[in-house]
Amino acid sequence: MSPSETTIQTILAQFGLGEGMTHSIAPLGKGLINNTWKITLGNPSEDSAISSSYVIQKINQDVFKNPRTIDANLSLVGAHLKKKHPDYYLPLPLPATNGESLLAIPGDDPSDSAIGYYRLMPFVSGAVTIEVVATPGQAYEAALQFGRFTRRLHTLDIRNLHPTIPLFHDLGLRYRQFNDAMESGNQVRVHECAELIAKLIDLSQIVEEYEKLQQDPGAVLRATHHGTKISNVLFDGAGKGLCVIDLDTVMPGYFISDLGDMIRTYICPVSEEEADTTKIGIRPDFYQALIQGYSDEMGDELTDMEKEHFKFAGLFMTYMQALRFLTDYLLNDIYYGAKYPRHNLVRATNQCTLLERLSEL
Ligand code: GN1
Repeated sequence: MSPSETTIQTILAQFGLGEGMTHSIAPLGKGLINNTWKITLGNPSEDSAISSSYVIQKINQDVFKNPRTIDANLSLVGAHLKKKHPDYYLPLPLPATNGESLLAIPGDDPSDSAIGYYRLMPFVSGAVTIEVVATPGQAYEAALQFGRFTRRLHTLDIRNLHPTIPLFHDLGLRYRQFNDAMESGNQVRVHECAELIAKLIDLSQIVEEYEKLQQDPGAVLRATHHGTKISNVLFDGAGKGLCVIDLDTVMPGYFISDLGDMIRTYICPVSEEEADTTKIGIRPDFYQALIQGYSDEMGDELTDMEKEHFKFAGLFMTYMQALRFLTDYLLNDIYYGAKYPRHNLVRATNQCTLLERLSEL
């Protein structure tokens, strides 16, 4: 649901925008967590079609319990880039006239009196987003962008970055949550999913391998994005990567999160939403392309041990996503929501099938 007219006016006013202007607002992107809109402002007195567009985003506070940590991280990242890499572009939240880039706005509807956290970001005009990677070139470009992002931040002291979702990609935690959901979740669903549950339990050596990797001095914590699906890269009209977006989960992490999410989402010809598992397969040339793109930026940064874990990165992220979707199904879809009955079960089955295909890579 779009923000109310009062909320929109309150946001615009804090940026000195909107007075005497018309606006139109439309949902943007297919993210599962935050609500995002494109807002276009126009001047009714101008004959010509002069308009300017921005992105408004409302932070999902069920997921990001402390939105100020996101804001603090992005301010730090922005300041660091400005100093060290002024030519590197990231569409960060804009500062309002009082200098704040996170707006706390009380709900204006009696049924929604809680504070909502909003940001206004530049809308990159002419940029294109894609949902499913169509060519190895796109996989290369996107991986280059995510590699470049971490690379540009390699001199940032990551101890100053907050975990915006504590233990977000801790596979041990995700496995425990899956086990808890089997105990305390919807028992009809637990029964229904017995076969899938057994398959995922059978693959739990991936958790052990992750825990071993975590203990290894060769595994380095860096500023990583943690959501490297293709829709989080902007491309220009000629198919060149422009920049990465959706920066709320930027925090210290391992490279397997970023590389793994790319393997999970770029090398299959269909997305995690596909219900027909016969369409799930792997495209080795897309895998090679993304490894190349990431290595072109991160090759010198990665340790030997990390370079030996490229394939593991894909297994790790795909396994975690299968667990997360299935856990959510067992808990009645409280996190991801469901657009149709068994939606999260379809997604979990999709990811489990992809995991089986990836093991053959
Ligand atoms: C969520 O919001 P979105 O769609 O970019 C999720 C990711 C999952 C992804 C699966 C904060 O990302 O971790 O991989 O859905 N983000 C959060 O599509 O949980």
